[in-house]
Amino acid sequence: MPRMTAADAAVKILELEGAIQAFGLPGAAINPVYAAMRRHGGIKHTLARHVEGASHMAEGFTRATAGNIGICIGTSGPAGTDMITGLYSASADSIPILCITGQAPVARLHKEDFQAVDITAIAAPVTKWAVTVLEAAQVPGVFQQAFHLMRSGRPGPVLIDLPFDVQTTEIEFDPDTYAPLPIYKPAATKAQVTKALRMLIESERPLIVAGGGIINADASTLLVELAETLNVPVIPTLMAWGVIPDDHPLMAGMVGLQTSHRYGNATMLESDFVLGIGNRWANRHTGGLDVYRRGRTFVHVDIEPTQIGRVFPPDFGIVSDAKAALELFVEVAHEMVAAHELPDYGVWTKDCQQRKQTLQRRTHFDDVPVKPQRVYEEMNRAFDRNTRYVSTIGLSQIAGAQFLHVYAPRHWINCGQAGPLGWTIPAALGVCVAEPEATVVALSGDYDFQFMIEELAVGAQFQLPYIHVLVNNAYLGLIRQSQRGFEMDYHVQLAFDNVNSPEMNGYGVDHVKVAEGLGCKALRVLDPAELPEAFAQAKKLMAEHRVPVVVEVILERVTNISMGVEIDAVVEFEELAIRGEDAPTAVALLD
Ligand SMILES: Cc1ncc(C[n+]2csc(CCOP(=O)(O)OP(=O)(O)O)c2C)c(N)n1
Ligand SMILES: [Mg+2]
Repeated sequence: MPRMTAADAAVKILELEGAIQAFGLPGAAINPVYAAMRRHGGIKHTLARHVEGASHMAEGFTRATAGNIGICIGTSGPAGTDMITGLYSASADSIPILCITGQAPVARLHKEDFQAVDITAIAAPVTKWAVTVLEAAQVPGVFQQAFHLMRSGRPGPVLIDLPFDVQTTEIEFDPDTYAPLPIYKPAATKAQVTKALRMLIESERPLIVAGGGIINADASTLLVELAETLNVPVIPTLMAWGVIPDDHPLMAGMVGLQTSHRYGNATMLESDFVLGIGNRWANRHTGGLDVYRRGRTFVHVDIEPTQIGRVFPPDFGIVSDAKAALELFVEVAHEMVAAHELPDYGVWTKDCQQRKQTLQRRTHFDDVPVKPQRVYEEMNRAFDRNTRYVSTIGLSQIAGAQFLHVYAPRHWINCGQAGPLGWTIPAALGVCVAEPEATVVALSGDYDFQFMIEELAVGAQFQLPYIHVLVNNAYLGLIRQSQRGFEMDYHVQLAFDNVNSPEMNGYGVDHVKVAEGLGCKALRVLDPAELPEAFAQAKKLMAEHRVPVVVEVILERVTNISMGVEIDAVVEFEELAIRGEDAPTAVALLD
């Protein structure tokens, strides 16, 4: 049998499992793995500037393409703790990433060695499995099990912690006979799916709530086929936005307290039946459960048995992978069509479309400083249907979700549950690595942008071109808005007079200078009329220089964005669009 170091065996398994894209940075305790990667030669590696950045890059890489598993690597101690936020974000959104950390030698683990921290204990709640390997001979089995776990059931991240001496110990490992373990994915039965559809056809105003599990299962086409076969409208969750194109007649809008459409919430409130597939009834989607559930029957399909009934007891639950379930749903729906059993939902779907036409928020404002709504209107014009958006949190992300358009799965790459500031730049870089031909457009507020701004240098160094729209209100805008409830505006201001950049007019950080200093290109926009030209220029700069291009838009300082505490009580701050010209890039024409 071939003999090699455990680190060489681990790296070989990455190749055999098809996970050959790593993001990370070396340190003494992980150098044997880096030496093994160098010897192997087939693992691509992007050197991050911050270890947390590496973990979000791995997430972006996984989220961008079906089947991808991004790897993030760091040394012992603080590198592992830095990646905890990425593990949290990945586990919360059911995203598989493999985190590999170095560790002090086995015999020194309990001696409070330099940078020896019990990372598995720290990572346990935010991973499917976190393990410190104490026996070198277990390394192949641990990596094999890690891939099995990441891909089975509800996907999620795994952390493998490798003590220095474990990495360097020689073991027997035969790569030629290595085989990945079978993946476990529960599947619905025909009886279950038939029962669910029988419940649906008894209803008058049914909806499908499509969740991120459908994207994870790569089953968007089946979801659209099901909706079209039944003629039932679809509400994508934020994690599933793009599962059905925004301009599809059966795309009924998003529901929720913040990242939602007026017509989506109105349609949900009118419905009497909801079939949830691969979703988790997130609280910012449902709001209060009394309002969300009132008068409706619920069926919930999820791959993870313990998700059924976690938030509220559905009327019927099915444990299934979304793709396996949708295959059967489509089959049974076609049988029902053939047997003339389906009700005609034509009037209901027309009502939903009517709401989509009439409940559009206004986007067209000419104000200087720019109102954010106008930025999204111009982005809709400037960026085509193939654009992949990346965003995280803040008023920027919320308004982006209200006004942008998404037309395909994995074209809205968003950190749904954890929402860590700073996620956007590294995640966008991970998307660029995964999809080098794609047009990637990231969206950040000024604070999110500043959190991991150093990662822009990674984009410059590794030639990862994308456009970063930075909407600058010199405020922690979302928190400023939520502090209205406390009648305060306390430590949410980011404005100051920048002694080096008087042209910032009190907006503080000069993002253009910082971005340029990090090797990127950057433009600043003050007047909304300049936006089309700025986006055109950004595309040119990106093509010419192959680096990230930042388009900073100086916004009005205070804009309140629609949100509320119940889906029937979302507060609107601007009037409804009345004529087409009020919302000229809305998907449904008003005139
Ligand atoms: C690590 C972390 N700390 C705090 C928060 C809470 N938080 C959410 S949004 C936000 C302000 C965001 O400001 P900015 O990025 O400028 O976006 P804006 O709301 O102004 O558009 C804060 C502090 C968070 N999401 N993540
Ligand atoms: Mg801001």
